[in-house]
Amino acid sequence: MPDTTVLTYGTFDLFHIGHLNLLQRLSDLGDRLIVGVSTDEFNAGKGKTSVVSYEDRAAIVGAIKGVDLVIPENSWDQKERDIREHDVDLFVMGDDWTGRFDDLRELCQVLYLPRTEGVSSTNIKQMLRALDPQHLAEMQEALGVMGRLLSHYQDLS
Ligand code: C2G
Repeated sequence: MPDTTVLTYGTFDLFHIGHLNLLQRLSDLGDRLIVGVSTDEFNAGKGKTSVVSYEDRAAIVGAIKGVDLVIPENSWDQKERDIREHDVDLFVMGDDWTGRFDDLRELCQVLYLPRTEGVSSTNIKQMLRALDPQHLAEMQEALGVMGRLLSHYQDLS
């Protein structure tokens, strides 16, 4: 039986369990797993800024058991070339991309897998932002106001 080569792409910023679950499932689907990691320049073009640099995101993904090769993702239209170049049998993305890459079915199988619910790099970034000093100061001030209000009502009662 010839080897099955699987290909996927992603930013993989603030690597989390959703990313890990996906890569482990992809590794089980084939014999060789290739992962295209979006470069910082490509992400800038998508209006996205990663917390973790491309070099570090690629190193983290490359260290995941089951990942055989990491390639840089520099453009939207490189997928066709990558599929031909690496003789890909199966192209897979999370289902937040459902239908977006059906045109690649001319070249290989295309699959969309259910995402892991409840975790995303965007959510983690929002939580981190809420912890920045300015937000903390605002929260403290709001709590201060609440505290004074409560003691005022206690005095009234
Ligand atoms: N993912 C998942 N579960 C989550 C979060 C992400 O299964 N809770 C999957 C996504 O569906 C995607 C992969 O993990 O298939 C990487 O997700 P992102 O890092 O958010 O990548 P994205 O910005 O979607 O980049 O050309 C395609 C792009 O590179 C995709």
